[in-house]
Amino acid sequence: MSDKQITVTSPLLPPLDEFFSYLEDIWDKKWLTNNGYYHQELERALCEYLKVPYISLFTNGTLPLICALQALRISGEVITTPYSFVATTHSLWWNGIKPVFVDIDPQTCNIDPDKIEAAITPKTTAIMPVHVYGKPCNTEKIQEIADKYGLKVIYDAAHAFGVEVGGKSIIDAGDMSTLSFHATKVYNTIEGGALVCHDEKTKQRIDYLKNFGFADETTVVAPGINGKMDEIRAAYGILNLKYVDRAIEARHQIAIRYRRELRNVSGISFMEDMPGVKHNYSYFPIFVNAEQYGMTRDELYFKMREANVFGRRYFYPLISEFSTYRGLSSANPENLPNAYRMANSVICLPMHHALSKDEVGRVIEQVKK
Ligand code: T4K
Repeated sequence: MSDKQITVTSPLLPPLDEFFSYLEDIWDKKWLTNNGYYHQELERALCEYLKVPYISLFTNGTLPLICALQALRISGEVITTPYSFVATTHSLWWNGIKPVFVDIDPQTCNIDPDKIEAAITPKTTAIMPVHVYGKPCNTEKIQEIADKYGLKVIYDAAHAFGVEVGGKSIIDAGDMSTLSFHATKVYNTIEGGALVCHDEKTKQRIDYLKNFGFADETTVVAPGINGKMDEIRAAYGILNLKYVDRAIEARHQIAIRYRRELRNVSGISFMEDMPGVKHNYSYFPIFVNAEQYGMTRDELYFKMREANVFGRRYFYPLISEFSTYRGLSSANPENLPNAYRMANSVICLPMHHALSKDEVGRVIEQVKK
């Protein structure tokens, strides 16, 4: 074992001295949570940065999924992807909703819109796609299907902070979108998340839901939960917003280098930028064709670890393989051939703003060897 450990990601941290002055102000104000000054300020700043009219902050990226389903009163069955972080499907389970898995498009690893209609039943009420790795789903096609069958669409946009298609924010698509601001994301508030909607009345309902359902001191309008973000993390988020563009550009440069140097490695493939899309370079997945590469995905994965290069196999295993879900008929591997193929061949290479040139070189060397 040699060299410093290179991890799949590293959090974007604001300068500590700048953060101290925010902390002093919070100490002075003695207002720590419950829709405080910095909470309101961050909601405003994010609306402007992300080009959307209404954002509700949350304490993580899972609760907005759970609350979106509550706010839209979704029940029965929801069509979703097995190729995601397990929180996507867990949010359905926590609402007593049956997930119905549909296969993915291997080009994007997102749900394949051409396979959605066949999964619709009289119990279907919504579609929950994920913009995996921040690559935008085909939102137009998904909306056409939703409109045809009267279904709601909730996008899990946990990876899609700042992603735009044709100058329009991707999180403006569908009925609602959710974001995660977890430490491992392009933009973080340590833990945190948000729910994006299109009108004031819906935002009001979401804000009730994340505060136990309280509409005022004595009125509870819904069985809400506690999903509120505190002032310290909101202030941290305001600061991090100043640095996120620079971080995304640093990631972009790393993606350019990975592509340039890995393009001719037989058996290794990766995704290209999509035309008209402003990407955030949140992940850099490569896919290993064992026959051509001469080594399986897992052999490469563990060989990299021996050299202290810690990629991650996001998203292996598929959600549909976990014990809670594998009994569902839609979890049958025959229903999900592309998802299995991608999950069994993926390694997300280290990708973050602070990777040095030498570290990127070490990652490339491991894949090329
Ligand atoms: N929907 C989707 C599509 C998601 O991907 C996620 C979360 C959610 C919903 C739910 O959002 P949250 O409720 O989490 O906000 C991580 C994250 O915990 C999770 O947020 C994320 N997706 C998922 C894809 O990845 P792990 O178990 O892989 O994280 P962990 O702790 O192994 O960290 C990975 C690497 O990051 C470490 O090896 C080193 C680095 N790291 C991590 C942390 C936490 C740091 O350098 N510093 C840190 O503080 O799940």
